[in-house]
Amino acid sequence: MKVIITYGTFDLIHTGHINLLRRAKKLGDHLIVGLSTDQFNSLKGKKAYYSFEQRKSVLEAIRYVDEVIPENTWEQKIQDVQKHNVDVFVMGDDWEGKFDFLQDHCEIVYLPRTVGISTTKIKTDLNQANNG
Ligand code: C2G
Repeated sequence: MKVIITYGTFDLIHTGHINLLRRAKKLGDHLIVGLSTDQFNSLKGKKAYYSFEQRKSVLEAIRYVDEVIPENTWEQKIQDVQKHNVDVFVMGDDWEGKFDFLQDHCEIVYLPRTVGISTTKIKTDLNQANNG
């Protein structure tokens, strides 16, 4: 069984996330998502709209996602890859090169981001719509 892993906040799920998850799943048989906890998000300087539990239940409802584990630190990736026998690590290419330290442990694939959509854009557009 070919195991794939990817990581992220996945807040306000949108087609950019779905495109990433679909392409990641297509690379193997079992897709694990390392979902950023609320504490880790503050380390990333991010504040998710939805809590970890809410974002987790949304992800678990997506057909491409087989398993969700918490992402608490930057450093846990190597142990995650070993613990879950991961074959391929996948991220959007805004992270190109940032995780190449994993190359001794698994294949690394950076996929093109979906252009024109992001959680930040959703929040900005909604704020502008509501504030006239
Ligand atoms: N993504 C994408 N296209 C978009 C938006 C996001 O392909 N338009 C991808 C990102 O490249 C990432 C995944 O969707 O691979 C999740 O995006 P975020 O939730 O923004 O995750 P991020 O904050 O980048 O956290 O340790 C890694 C970090 O946890 C990644």
